[in-house]
Amino acid sequence: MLGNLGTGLKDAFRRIAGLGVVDREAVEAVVRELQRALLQSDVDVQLVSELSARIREKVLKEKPPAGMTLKEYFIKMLYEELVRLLGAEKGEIELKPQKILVCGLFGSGKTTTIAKLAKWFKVRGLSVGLVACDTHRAAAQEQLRQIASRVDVRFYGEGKSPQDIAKNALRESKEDVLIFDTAGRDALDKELAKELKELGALVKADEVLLVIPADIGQAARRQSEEFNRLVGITGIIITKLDGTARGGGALAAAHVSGARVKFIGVGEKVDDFESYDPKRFVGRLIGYGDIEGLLEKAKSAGVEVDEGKAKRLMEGRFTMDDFYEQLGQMGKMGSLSKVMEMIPGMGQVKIPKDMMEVQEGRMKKWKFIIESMTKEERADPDIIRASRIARIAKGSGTAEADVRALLKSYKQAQKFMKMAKGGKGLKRGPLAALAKQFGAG
Ligand SMILES: Nc1nc2c(ncn2[C@@H]2O[C@H](COP(=O)(O)OP(=O)(O)OP(=O)(O)O)[C@@H](O)[C@H]2O)c(=O)[nH]1
Ligand SMILES: [Mg+2]
Repeated sequence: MLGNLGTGLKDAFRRIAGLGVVDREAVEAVVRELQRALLQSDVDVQLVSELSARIREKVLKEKPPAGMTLKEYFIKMLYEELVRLLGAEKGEIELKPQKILVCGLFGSGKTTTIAKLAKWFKVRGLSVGLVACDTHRAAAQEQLRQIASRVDVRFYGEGKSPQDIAKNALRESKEDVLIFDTAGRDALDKELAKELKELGALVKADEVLLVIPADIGQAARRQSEEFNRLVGITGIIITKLDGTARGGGALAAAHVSGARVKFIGVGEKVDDFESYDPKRFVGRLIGYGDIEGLLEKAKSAGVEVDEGKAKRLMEGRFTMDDFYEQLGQMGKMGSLSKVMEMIPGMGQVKIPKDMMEVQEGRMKKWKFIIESMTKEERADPDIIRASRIARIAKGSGTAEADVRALLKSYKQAQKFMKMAKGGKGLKRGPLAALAKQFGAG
């Protein structure tokens, strides 16, 4: 869903996760990444620029809350800003007997959405009736009748005018929830506005839901404001989020219009429908199972490196102690596969399970080996030659081949650090260097 937006946002989060130092330059790089992703998704330029300003302000000028590193704060803050951009609050609809008027322009997805809505209420235990008030388009009533039979709910279509049909349905219906389908138009003209307003008053609608297709992007704002002014809406349903790159723009625009997005349509089938929760939505977009979990882990493991150390590492002065520390941190954070899942972007990297297990086993061995080294050996592993290798293997209860393998990996990591010197983003993190060691970089 929203393909590019998700990828762009994941990249931004991955960039943060890979930062050794959170400085102005690093923040700018993230902001640029973010802007590109949001603008491509047709989010209003003004909104993007406001968001960028808030990020710079918060990350560079504010102190992170106690117990939180700057990097964690950056991740948390960006996540919260995205949630705010895309709607802030969950759009609730009450599970109670009610009357719902569904409106929108031609082809926005009203009738399809009504089927989805009917099923949504039905599986939650409420009986549903559908009322065919679209007398404008010839086949509209027949379409709704078929939908009603498909989701197995009652259909009402007796009468000539939309008003008559609505009155008849109100008189006859014993269902808990009545959903009224209405005619679309090319634009919200006087005629449509009048018809919708009258219908809304006649049926005493509890909800007037405006259906907006995601592919109109930021134009959703004007449409929502217009309908609200002329008809009075209680919420929005954004459809076709599955088939467009502009969905982010539509969701953000709906939010600034002041209306709340209550549901989203993510496909043509009856089940391609969900109630809208910006938090969950953003979480899914950026590929985190859950952000709280990530922050907790990152905190307890203290992944962030201090500035002096980052500098030393950047200069390629990467000792065996650093290597050991990285191993230790991975151990603290849980299994390697878990850690990989939690690094934004890495979750997508598929590492075969058995390979993971082998690597985790090897990691434990390496810890024993490093623990058997002297202080001098750790500071300058180059002095470790054959006789020392034999001693270390014996001391750690491993084979000489294991010790050699560790030394080789260490050298590779060191080389990688030197290569990454002056590099940016993910390349900077020692954790990333280690990840590379395990073939995931
Ligand atoms: N991919 C996708 N297609 C959708 C979605 N919702 C609706 N559609 C499609 O959009 C087209 C129009 O849907 P309708 O429900 O007939 O739209 P409408 O607003 O009732 O149209 P009119 O009654 O003519 O104004 C159909 O082909 C639907 O299958 C969605 O969430 N995803
Ligand atoms: Mg229709």
